[in-house]
Amino acid sequence: MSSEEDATDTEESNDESTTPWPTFERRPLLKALGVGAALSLGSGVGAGEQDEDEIHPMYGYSVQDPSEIPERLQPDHEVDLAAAEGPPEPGEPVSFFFFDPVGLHVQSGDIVQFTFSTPDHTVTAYHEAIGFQHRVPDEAPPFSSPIVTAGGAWLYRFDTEGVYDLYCGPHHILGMVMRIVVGDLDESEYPAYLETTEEIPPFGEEFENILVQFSDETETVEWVFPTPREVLTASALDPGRIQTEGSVPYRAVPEELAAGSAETTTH
Ligand SMILES: [Cu+2]
Repeated sequence: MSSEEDATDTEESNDESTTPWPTFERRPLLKALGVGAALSLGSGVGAGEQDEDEIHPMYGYSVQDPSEIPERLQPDHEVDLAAAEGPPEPGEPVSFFFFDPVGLHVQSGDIVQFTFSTPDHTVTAYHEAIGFQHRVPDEAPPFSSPIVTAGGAWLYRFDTEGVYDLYCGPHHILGMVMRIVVGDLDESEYPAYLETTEEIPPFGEEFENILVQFSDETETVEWVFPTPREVLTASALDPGRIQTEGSVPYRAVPEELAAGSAETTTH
């Protein structure tokens, strides 16, 4: 059977009617490989089109109006793609845009609705194929939402147990990141990447240096935004705390960072 599979592999699109392939076995493999277009062949939906009944493993499912979400895709959780409504509290970083909650615990197979309360965001996996350190389970494809219109929503189903770090493309540099823990994990099941935080973009120091280096007038710059590394290493996003609390509000992060900088500022 395995040799037959090999032989039919390259002609899959031409002999759909005679295919002996066990679809239910192929799907996890294709998902793992991130082969989005091939997944669509059996259902007759072309690449790039949205299947009305399916949450695509790479592209999810987007709606301009959350009331249009079909009954069978109703979400188990909701995350708001939010913007600050006022200036920060004294000592806190400037959090212009953020995920709220910033930490979320779900079970395998749960659907999360990301609500675009404000415009111009994405929900994107830290995946090496997208250009960053791989901070999602190995089986996870390089998934991302599109930029959904303001007021719309994007759905994603988290099928693999583990820890998922996500960022917003337009606002990554401003520290818009979050963590989703899928399943009940004890510490022995935590992924190794939780320990390699030096690979999370720091942005702050880099841009302070660049702004000074390329300006004749600027001699010192202070980065006022939370960095992705600061947010993802905050104790508010500890996977144990996320599992205990279920949902960690974004407010916990600037409060913690303000308290931390107050402790370390001695001059
Ligand atoms: Cu954003």
